[in-house]
Amino acid sequence: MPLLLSGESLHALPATVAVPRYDFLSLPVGIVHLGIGAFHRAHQAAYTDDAIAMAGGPWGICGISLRSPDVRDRMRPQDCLYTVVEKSRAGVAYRVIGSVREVLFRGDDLETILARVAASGTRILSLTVTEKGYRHDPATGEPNLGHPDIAHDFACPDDPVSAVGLIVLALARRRAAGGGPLTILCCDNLPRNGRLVEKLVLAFARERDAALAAWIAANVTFPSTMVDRIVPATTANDLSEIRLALGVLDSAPVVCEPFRQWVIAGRFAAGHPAWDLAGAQFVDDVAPFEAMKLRLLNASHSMFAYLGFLAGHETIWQVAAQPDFVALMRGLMEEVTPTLALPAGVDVAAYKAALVLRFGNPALPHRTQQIAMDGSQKLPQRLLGTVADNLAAGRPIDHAALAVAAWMRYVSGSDESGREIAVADPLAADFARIAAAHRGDPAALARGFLGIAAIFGTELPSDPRFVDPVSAWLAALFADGARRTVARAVRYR
Ligand code: CS2
Repeated sequence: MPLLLSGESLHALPATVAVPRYDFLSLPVGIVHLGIGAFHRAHQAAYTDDAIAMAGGPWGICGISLRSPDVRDRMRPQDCLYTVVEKSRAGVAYRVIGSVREVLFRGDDLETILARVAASGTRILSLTVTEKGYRHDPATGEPNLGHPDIAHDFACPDDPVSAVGLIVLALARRRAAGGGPLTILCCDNLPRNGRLVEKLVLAFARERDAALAAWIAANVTFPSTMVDRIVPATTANDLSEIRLALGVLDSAPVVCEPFRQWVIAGRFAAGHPAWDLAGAQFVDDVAPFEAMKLRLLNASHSMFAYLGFLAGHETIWQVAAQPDFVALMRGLMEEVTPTLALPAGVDVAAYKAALVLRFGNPALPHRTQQIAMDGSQKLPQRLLGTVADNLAAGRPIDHAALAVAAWMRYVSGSDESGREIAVADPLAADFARIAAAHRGDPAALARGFLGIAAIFGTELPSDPRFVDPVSAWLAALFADGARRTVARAVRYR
């Protein structure tokens, strides 16, 4: 058996690996986090690790996995320590994080989870459950009452399966236990994410008990955040490379870019770690920062994912190595820029230039198919807001229309050689039905996809200024393929 990463083996690490300089083993839990995936471990947990190292505080994290015991089973034997590996052209940096103190799994540990949220030492309940984890209607942000998980949780509120159902049950316990005020901190890539979660939690709580809803309104706050760091899924190859570098086995490392950003707005009900010392920005309004990130970074990411995959590229950096694709990304970003209203001091030109370099990071293979997932939940905030704003102002939308058409081409379910694409999306069954009904007729296919109101709402699908270019690009993608369509799009700008 190889030596495992743990409190005891830290001394055996090479001197180049940074390790926590505080007494992590006796750190009390102050944050419960739902969704302890790679992104949380590389982002909020790293900021928290810095904040504790600089300013102390009882801010240990209890991470919760909602769907699988895997992360818990990997982290428990190693004192919940893990390595963040930052990779770029400039080199590799290793750092062990001490802020995560416990990992629980919803399937086995429900009572312990509820007790942790109820405890007065817990002051923040944060979450990264991905866009689809909120079970909301992506076009409107309203709760999706038709979703089977929501229907289940309304019927059986004491045995919730959804994240929001779990939060509401846990808040009921906290209220009963006198745990005091709490902050719920959404860290997913959704616009006005605090308000969204507040609306969902209150709708759910009202269903359960009006007095609970009133307690939440009076005692729980929901700041909004913009989070940013590129964190691809960890691979088996990463695990063996990291083991060689550390000389001990870490079964839960995360690999990411050096860049990170966290912008937070809103009131904390019971304090927060000194995240500002770690570089997080506390601002009055997060909306302009969210729009910048979602519409520039995430929109370009999605566009690269669909078109890049169709053109035969496995990873984003390979797409970013193609001059035509980079020109297309610049074109999309030009289209987006007039829709942004950024506060003085934000250098959007520098932000855009940095994005091209971040995507091109060859040390960080980020699979196009990973980003292509769950497009139904991503398109509205990444692309459709830009389209709506630009149409309203009479500005061009051609690049965004091509990105939407690329998504349609991808979710039609077969690649340019006719091989099946494994489309991962909560609406995948609807896509397959639409694709089968309109095979060979791009205009009808486009209309079919545009008819999904949960994605497109009702206005855009009836506006020919949007429908026509989307259909035309979709026809081009089927006729000429992604590579040639991109080449044409950038030549005739
Ligand atoms: C990506 C994001 O998977 C995706 O859809 O666009 O996860 C992206 O890497 C992060 O938002 C970067 O902060």
